[in-house]
Amino acid sequence: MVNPESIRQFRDEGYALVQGLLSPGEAAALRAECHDLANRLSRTGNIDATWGSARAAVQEAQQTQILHCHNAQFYSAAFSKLIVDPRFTDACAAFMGTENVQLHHTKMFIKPPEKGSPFPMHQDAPYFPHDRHSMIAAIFHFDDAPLEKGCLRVVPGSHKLGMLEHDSEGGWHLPFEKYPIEDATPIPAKAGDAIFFSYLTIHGSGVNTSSEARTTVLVQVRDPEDPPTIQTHLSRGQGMMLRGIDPTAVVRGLD
Ligand SMILES: O=C(O)CCC(=O)C(=O)O
Repeated sequence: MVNPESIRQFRDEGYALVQGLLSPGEAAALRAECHDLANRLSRTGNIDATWGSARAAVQEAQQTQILHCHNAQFYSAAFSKLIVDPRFTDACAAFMGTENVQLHHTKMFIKPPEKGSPFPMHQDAPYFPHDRHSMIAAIFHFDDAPLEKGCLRVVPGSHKLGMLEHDSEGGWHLPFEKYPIEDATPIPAKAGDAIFFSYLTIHGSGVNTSSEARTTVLVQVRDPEDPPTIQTHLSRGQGMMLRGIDPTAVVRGLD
């Protein structure tokens, strides 16, 4: 599924689009799971996760929303199955160049039609820095994400810049003037596709102005032998092995 050209692109440009990782039927079923989960959660509280910085950076973001659930695998077994699916974990191993793949966290996002919030350009690394920068993200697309839906955008090659200084107000983001969202390279995707990128790759996305929701799950994984440099962004399920073994395992007692 991951061809040598994708691996070259990941290594040289910091990202790769894997087409058809899931079948259209699987993507449609997972899309329904996401919308069902968002409906269940919305009955209990506000699940909008729009960054303060998004509202500051993008005029249209004043009234926007992005529906969100952290660690979606705790709410539906469909997501638990997804994150251990060998089509996904083998792709992670190929891009990371490791046998072992460990979960950091997952995030479900629904950008609602006509008002789906943007993400200002940023690297993920400042949120949870690791020693060897093995961390990558994969964004599973459960419906088509053309440009007008606020598809992911990246700055190709930016993973080679190391960890950049971010402004932490309203979510970590890079200076808006230096990294406008509209100048980054869009990666339109189809339902069933997954985009893989390094946690050092500068990325973000625009407003969903289309008449359909953009529905995704982002999975962040690392090599278990790459320790965090600070203990931060801990969450339920972190450390679960998705592929291979944890060679650093020690007796921890009941945890
Ligand atoms: O889903 C997107 O468009 C980007 C998400 C993102 O950048 C993040 O969660 O860090």
